[in-house]
Amino acid sequence: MKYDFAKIESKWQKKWADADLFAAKDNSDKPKFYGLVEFPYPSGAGMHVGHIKAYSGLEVVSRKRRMQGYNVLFPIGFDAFGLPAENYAIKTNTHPRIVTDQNIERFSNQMKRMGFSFDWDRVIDTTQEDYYKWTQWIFLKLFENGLAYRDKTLVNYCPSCKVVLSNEDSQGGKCDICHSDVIQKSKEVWYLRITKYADKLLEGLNEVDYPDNIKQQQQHWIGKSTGAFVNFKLDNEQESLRVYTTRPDTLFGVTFMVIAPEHPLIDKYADQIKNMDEIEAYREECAKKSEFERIEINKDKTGVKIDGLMAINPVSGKKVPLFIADYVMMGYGTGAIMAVPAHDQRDYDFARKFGEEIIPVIKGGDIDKEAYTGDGEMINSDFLNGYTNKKDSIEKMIEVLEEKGIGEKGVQYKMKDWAFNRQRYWGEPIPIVHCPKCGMVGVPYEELPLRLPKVEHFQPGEDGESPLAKIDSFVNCKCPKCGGDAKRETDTMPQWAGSSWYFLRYIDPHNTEALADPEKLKYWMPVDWYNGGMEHVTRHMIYSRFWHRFLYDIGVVNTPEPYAKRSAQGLILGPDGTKMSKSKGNVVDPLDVADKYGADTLRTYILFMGDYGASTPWNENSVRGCKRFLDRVYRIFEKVTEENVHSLDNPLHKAIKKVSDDIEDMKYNTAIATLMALLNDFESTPAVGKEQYVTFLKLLSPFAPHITEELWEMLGGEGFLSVSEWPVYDESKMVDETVEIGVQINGKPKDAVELSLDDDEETAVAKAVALPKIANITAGKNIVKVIYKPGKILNLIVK
Ligand code: ANZ
Ligand code: ZN
Repeated sequence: MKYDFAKIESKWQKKWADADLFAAKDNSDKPKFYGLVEFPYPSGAGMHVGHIKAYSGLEVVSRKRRMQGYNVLFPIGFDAFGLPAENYAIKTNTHPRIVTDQNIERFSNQMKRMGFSFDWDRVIDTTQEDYYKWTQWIFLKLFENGLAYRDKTLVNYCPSCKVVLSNEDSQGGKCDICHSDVIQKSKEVWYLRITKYADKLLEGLNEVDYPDNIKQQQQHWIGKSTGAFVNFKLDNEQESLRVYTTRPDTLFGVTFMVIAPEHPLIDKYADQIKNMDEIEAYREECAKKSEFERIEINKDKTGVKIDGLMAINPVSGKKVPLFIADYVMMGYGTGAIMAVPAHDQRDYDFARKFGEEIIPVIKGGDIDKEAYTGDGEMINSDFLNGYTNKKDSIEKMIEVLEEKGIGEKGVQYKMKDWAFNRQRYWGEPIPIVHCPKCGMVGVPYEELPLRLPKVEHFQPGEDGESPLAKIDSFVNCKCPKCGGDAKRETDTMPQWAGSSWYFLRYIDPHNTEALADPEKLKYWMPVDWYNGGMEHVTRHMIYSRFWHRFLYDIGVVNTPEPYAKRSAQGLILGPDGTKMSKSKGNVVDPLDVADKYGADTLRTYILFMGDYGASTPWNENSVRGCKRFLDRVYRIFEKVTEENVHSLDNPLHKAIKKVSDDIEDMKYNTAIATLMALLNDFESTPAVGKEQYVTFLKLLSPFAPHITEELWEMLGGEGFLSVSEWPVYDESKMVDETVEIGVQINGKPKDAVELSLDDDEETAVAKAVALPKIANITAGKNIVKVIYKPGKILNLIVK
């Protein structure tokens, strides 16, 4: 009897498809389970083994849930707008539509080849008009609610991709698409006011089940800080310089101030600043640096003293000098700081280098060596002297500032508004018209979708202009409000637009009246379990939580948070333990593995190879081990009898519990190991009861669904094993049966020991020699022979 995986796998994939077995029902009395995996970008390279791992986790949970009687929604789709397809189109002069369709087709076939139980009736593609119509609809809602706006500020710009990037897309100063260094450029672009949702995004974390590290990463990214704004009057001027500080308690320790090189104060007072040349030269140098370089804590401090402007400390009346320096960012707080070198290390380093005064206002530390950032008694601080608690001093200072009208309590966030645009072709057109009379006007809802026009050339302009700007028939239009001549917005939306709400569309993918039927949304949302990569925690996860929360606020969805639970898989590394990459030639093609060993083996191996959350290297030997495991599962069929085998009940029921629990905890590797051990038990008995074998097949079926369906059919099972009932363990069968047996030394009865029926010889001896009596007799002697008959006798021959 040979396990012909190729035949078995294509047979069952066809049967499942013909029966539409994994289609979610919208009308069902069953409890619902919505399992979501991050939908792929359909790249030209096809599926990667990493995709298989990413989907396999919830594939197993979804299959288990169906067997537990849930109505399961486990959908898949394609996040298909974006630069790679467009760059490929430019290179080969093929329309991105054609390239995208080819890639989607290839991906779909590959996923079907793995036997994933996706609901193929609900596939979505973010580049289809009936999908992006609703992406545009949401954008218009954001615009109407004042959450989409245009602004000219410094933006992150990738000179190689020729696009503006959001902060999330340029983490570490590198372009997320091509990894080139990002530069800062002044440009007017679209923003989404995500900062307005900062508190809601933080609060929402309290009601979801995310791992702690994911919550922390999001909290850190949002970066809420509380402190105060303080106004320092400029000496001999009417105007004040406003700063943001988290330590208003240290105000008496301010010995100078620093503004960002881009701060508008410079240009305003250019006439009276005496060293403008020096300042201009410094500003030019700073413009070349990435923000990432600038905020490096340990970097050598640089800056220029502003000659001709001073400020006045509002509580002490002391005059302090002003500097420009690149360690102060224009995009955070007010772009200006009060420097307290005694208690802030960056200010300390700067003061040392530029010879500025250092006045301690908190007792403690060694001010000759470094800034003191700890707690202590306040000194040199007038009305704060004697305070010992930081919180009290901050409160008191804010009270004084507010009383005198020179400052107030304030909150700041590290997260910035979302730069929401790309100057490229293959994205959703932003549905806005620029009218010389009416300003920015939304395209009327009934005109959506605003379609991407056909273009000849996809290349972006050298000036960073979208290729759409060159199509007059697209650009020139009438204003929807006044009917006058107007021009369309030509930027498109960024990569992350379509994925910010796709989980809602799966619920009702063909709806033409709404993004989804409210009743269906109510039934399916929130997503019960979402699995994906750690790289999306501070990007897609934040963006989509923001959009969803907004849709909740305007009454479109009925839960504030989209994902009740989130988990993340680890990477699959090459056999050499490094990240798989084409250049290193260590990429494993899942299709090759499936052809050679079968999809069931591949699926089992990927979940068996290690901890699901860890990064694990590929090991071909272990793949073969999994194949042998399935070969043996298949062969056991020949040993099946009608009668259950009593001795197998105990390990079987223990396995039901272990596998059931392990799947919930994503401990797939130990679940599979348990099934492997159970198979050993099956092999060590002369026969296996049919019911016992079926239970085993059910437990294995989420991992290896094809072989288990086949064996079930061979056993005469009806319908599909994939939708049969999940086994339930019987606690009473899990109790280890023990018996008391006599222990003999050299054939003479000496004592008795309590042993479990499945204790092996080694365990039996260990338990026996642990008895005090036996320990005494055997002390200093060697056990030369053991005679052990389980349940009957244990005889130790000692010398
Ligand atoms: C005086 C001071 C004294 C400060 C002290 C710190 C310690 P977080 O917690 O990250 O919000 N700061 C404010 N705006 C800045 C900018 N645009 N670029 C660089 N640094 C800026 O940090 C807020 C603190 O970072 C502020 O509090 C300010 O320095 C600095 F013992 O003010 B502090
Ligand atoms: Zn108009």
